[in-house]
Amino acid sequence: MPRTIALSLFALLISLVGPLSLVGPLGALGSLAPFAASRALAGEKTVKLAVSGMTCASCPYMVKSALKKVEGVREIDVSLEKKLAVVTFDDAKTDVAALTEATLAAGFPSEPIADEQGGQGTAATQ
Ligand SMILES: [Cu+2]
Repeated sequence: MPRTIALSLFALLISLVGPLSLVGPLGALGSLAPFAASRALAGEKTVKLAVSGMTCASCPYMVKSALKKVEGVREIDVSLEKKLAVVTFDDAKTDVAALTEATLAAGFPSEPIADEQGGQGTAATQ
């Protein structure tokens, strides 16, 4: 008799847990999918830096080499005329603050400027 009670309790438990254990992983997948997508987008970022102190044709090269030393930086485009550095970097390895620190250390203070996407640039210029 105790054994059948234990069995029916077990069956009851399975009937309760069963559907849940199915829903669980599916729910987790559903909430993971957008997370994975945003991670993929967050991997690479492009920031525009307003660079001050660039006075001659060799200055952009100095800014560029300073930025190149920052781990995670993938692409740099520095314009003397626009006083602008466009930097593409791995968001997981570095951030905008590390980029502006690098240019500052080289003698060229910079700050992120807002682009079409707003975001980081908008927040940092405040
Ligand atoms: Cu110069």
